[in-house]
Amino acid sequence: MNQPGAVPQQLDAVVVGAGFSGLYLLHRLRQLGFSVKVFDSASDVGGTWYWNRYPGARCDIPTTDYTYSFDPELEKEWTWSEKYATQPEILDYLRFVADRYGLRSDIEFSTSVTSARWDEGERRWRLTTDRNQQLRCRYYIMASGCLSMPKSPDIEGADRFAGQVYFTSRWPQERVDFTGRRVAAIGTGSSGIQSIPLIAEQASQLTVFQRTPNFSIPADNGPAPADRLKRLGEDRDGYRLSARWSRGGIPVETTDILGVTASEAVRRQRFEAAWGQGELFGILGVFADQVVNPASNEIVAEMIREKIRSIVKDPETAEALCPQDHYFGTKRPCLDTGYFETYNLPHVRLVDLRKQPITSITEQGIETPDESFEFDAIVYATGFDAMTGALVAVDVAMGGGLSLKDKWAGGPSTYLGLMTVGFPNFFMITGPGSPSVLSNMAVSIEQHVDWVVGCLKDMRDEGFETIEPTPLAESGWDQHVRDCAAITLYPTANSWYMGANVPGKPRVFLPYIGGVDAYRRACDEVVAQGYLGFQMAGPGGEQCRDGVIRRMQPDVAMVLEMMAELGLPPLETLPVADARAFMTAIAATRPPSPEVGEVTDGVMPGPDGDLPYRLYRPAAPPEGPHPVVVYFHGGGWVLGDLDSDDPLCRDLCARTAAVVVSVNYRHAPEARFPAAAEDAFAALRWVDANASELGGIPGQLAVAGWSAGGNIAAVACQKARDAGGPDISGQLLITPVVDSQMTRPSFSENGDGYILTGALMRWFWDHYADPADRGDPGVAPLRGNLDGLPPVCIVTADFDPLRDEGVAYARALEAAAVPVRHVRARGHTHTSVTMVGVVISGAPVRAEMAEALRGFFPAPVRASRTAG
Ligand code: N01
Repeated sequence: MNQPGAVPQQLDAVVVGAGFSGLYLLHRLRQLGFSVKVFDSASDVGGTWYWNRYPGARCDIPTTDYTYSFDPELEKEWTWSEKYATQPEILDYLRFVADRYGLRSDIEFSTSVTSARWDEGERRWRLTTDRNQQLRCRYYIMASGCLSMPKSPDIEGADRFAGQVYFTSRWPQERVDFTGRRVAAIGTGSSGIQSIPLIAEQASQLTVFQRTPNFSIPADNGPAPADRLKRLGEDRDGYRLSARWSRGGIPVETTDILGVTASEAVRRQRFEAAWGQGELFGILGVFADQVVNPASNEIVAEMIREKIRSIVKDPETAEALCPQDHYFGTKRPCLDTGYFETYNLPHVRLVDLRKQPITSITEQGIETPDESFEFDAIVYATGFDAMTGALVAVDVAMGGGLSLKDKWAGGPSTYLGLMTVGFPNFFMITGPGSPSVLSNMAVSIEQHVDWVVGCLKDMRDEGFETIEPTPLAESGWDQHVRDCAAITLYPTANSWYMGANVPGKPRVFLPYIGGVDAYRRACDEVVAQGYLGFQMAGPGGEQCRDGVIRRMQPDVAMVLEMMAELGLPPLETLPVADARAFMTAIAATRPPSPEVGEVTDGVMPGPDGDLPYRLYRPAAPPEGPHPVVVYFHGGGWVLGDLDSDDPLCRDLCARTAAVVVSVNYRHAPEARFPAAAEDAFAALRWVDANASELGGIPGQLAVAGWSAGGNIAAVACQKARDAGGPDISGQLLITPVVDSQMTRPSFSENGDGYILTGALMRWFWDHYADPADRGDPGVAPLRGNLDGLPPVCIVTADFDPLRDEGVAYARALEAAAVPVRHVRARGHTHTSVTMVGVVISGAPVRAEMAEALRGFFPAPVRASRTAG
């Protein structure tokens, strides 16, 4: 071990942590000629695998993948003995890596960095260790691991117990023998679930104190999986590449089968295959929708519960072991070897803390309201202050200024999980806001290290000495991390992913759930765009490329990617009949729409023949009559019908408890301007006159429309005002067409690639209106008289060519003293907010639309149910 005096004063980089990340960082940085020192509080390499020596500790990603991949020679020299290696074997591997690359000479063991101060004048970090060493370094890199700071025991009396106390996260180096002892185990996360069966093998009596039952599947440990070995043998590089570009950092077959629509046979077959395979990403991917759809998730969850009930003989114990309070996967599921079977042993007992909480720990054991337990040993498997705990444990601060702990008091804020504003040259490996704990850590660590090392090299080459993200880039990334989590079920659980396991910790979803592949793409794009979102300075000058790397809602981006993969011809290149047939075919592939009370079709008289309509009646309560919303579908006056916007109409009806009357108007090119607008006005009048018969409250009439439907809705309101009726309570215009001028910036920004293109919009205009008519307020309501119009809720979307005309309409209406509620659909396209059941991130926007609609009516109507 190095002596304190041997530490150089000036270093290029200091790394905290000598686990998987720190070792690889040291190797890479040294290769590039940087001077580096690694500090670790442990007496050897290994990081998490140094500390977590508890019985049964193993990895839960197959060793074929839980391994370094940066050096093919290293891969040839090391062979793992099993599918899931034990902690001693993984520690041996990391020692082998340290020795093979001669890393130990630059690692200072049994030493912790205690404080870090940025010296702005020197552009360096000044670090202090617990051995009172003072260091200066250009770059300070935390490779301290996501699950390395044990959670302190938050149980009354924990320090009173006179017997032996063990923490799975700080297990002693020497062998612990529980033979003949009465042991308590507190905690049933991965550490508890792995250790409990082995403790039970020795203990004379084992009592497990369980607060939350956890989902666990059999690891099916044994030799490394044959299919993975085969693929690796045939094409190691290809295999590693596919891991790097996979969702979780391990190649798995993905599915597009939805749990909610799959047959019972398919459900069972897929579940049993995943159960038998014994891999986390297999059971997490039984169905494509199990992460986002509660019903689909429940199918998997219940099948796991069935397994638990079939294994555990005592029905009461079995029931207590069945997780019921969180969706499967939203707390990290476990892989086990004989965990549930352990409860069939006569000397093992489960105490359900939900029924019988711990009141205190005493000198002899554990007290609950009903019982006093005596123990010789207590094992705490109570988890970690995950992802942020180790980072804020070091007193990191700007020279005398804000500390990282203060900055993150309300939850961490990072750019890409790599850096944070206000802390130049401070890097995190697998920090919050990166895939980290949701992925195969080996792959994510290599990606982060490669990124950081590449960045430092680029800076050196360009003559930059400092790097820091911009506030805009960081807040944009934080938003994206939140957006990705928000479309999943994960934030609903009291998990350590949410910081919920540590009292007082802010409830924020900590990792990035968008996937290893999506994340890698974002990181690569940042570099390709000249370090977008970073500012750099040094003798080479100053550079700041401010911007946000991901502004689109993640599920919107997914839909666009899927459509791009289909390689469909642009609609405007098709004959109208084919374009309509295409829209019908697309509508047939949609997931089930929200339920409403009743749906009936009918016809109403129009100016030139009958107009078909579909009436959506809300489910009771409340009993009718209800306010009425007349709705006009989108489709550029050319496409669309009663089916095309059916899910949106159901959603509006369910959310507002209003009767929605969707009207099919005449389409172009068969019926050109002003046919559609005339039909819309006629429909309004007819519904108004027949409100009672339709189940509506007379006089409580609003109008709504999407896209071209928004156009004719807006025009109909102007017509109604001019005609002295009907009286309209309000208008909901969803990404409407309100002008014919296609020169606003949103057309150039968003005119291509977001489904509604500039070319398609021109095609619509050409079918609907002669150029000479396009300035007429009957087709361009923005150019009309806006005085005295009913209140408006207008929705505009960031990635919509029509965005700026929508914004202009909102402003013009405000200027005309019309009450306006402007809903900006952040990260959405022209079409995405209407994609009910497909684009989950549209739900909050639709909730806002519904709230606006309800607000148009005099007596607020409460939603009968919320729709997805
Ligand atoms: O910790 P945990 P862990 N009174 O937080 C309970 C990784 N890992 O060390 O759920 C009573 O998951 C707590 O209850 P609750 C893996 O990512 C990987 O097991 O908060 N009980 C829970 O049951 C894993 O997810 C491997 O209600 C209390 C348990 O303690 C992560 O590390 C192996 C309590 C803590 O579970 C953390 O796992 C091990 C209290 N006061 C770990 N406080 C591999 O296989 C907490 N609990 C690679």
